Amino acid sequence: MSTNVHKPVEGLKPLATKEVAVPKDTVMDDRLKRQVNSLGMRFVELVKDGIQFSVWLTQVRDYAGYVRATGVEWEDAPFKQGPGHPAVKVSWEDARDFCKWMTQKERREGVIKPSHEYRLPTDLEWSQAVGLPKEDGLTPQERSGKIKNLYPWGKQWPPPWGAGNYAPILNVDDYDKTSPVGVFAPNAHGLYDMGGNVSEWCEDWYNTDNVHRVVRGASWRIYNQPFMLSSDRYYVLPNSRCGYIGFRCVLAPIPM
Ligand SMILES: [Ca+2]
Ligand SMILES: [Ca+2]
Repeated sequence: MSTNVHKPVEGLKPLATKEVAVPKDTVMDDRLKRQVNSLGMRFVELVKDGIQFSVWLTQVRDYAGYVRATGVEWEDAPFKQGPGHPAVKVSWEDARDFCKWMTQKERREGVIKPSHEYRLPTDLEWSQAVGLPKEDGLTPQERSGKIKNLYPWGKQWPPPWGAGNYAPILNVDDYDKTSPVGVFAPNAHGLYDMGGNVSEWCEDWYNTDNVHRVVRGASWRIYNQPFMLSSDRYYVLPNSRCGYIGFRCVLAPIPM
């Protein structure tokens, strides 16, 4: 367990004394000090550079609030989801816009400092969050799949029961499609669903063509060993929306 887990979040102001509503179908971990934003998202600091990762994927309830507030369009998922499931049918562009909206909202409300913003994690930040050692390669494509035999749950293959929400054929969980965030064990940083449930948009282009964005982590439909490596990446057009890609926010200082 990283000792950084207990550090207070730099960008977020201390919580008011009133209780913050906690999603009912998520599992709380009281070892983690609560650092909660205005939507109830919880954040932990990974490293000393002040970047805070949301411990959960952005949930249906979070994204629905954004849709209500802004009137942006949001297609229904192609399967049944609860409010605590990860939001799907969100493109990279949608995810970026959500982060901008949350930044503006919380600056206005005085929840975050003007020096901070919400955004998607970079490819290398996501690597650090999933517990990868230093990777070689200048682009996500060059780094993809290079570190073998390391998965979000450890080094075991096939994955043990409870490793995460992956395809039913692997027989490691009880969910056909998405699952509520936070029902599987968190990783050493206190982050949930890094490997399974839905794949996650990251900030970077996949390569220097600047056409596709990089996506990290496997999802509820994946069972193939190479696609489950922590170092695996894939690439998707930034405007495409599907039922197996969602996103996780980070709160980070804006570079000077
Ligand atoms: Ca599953
Ligand atoms: Ca994931």
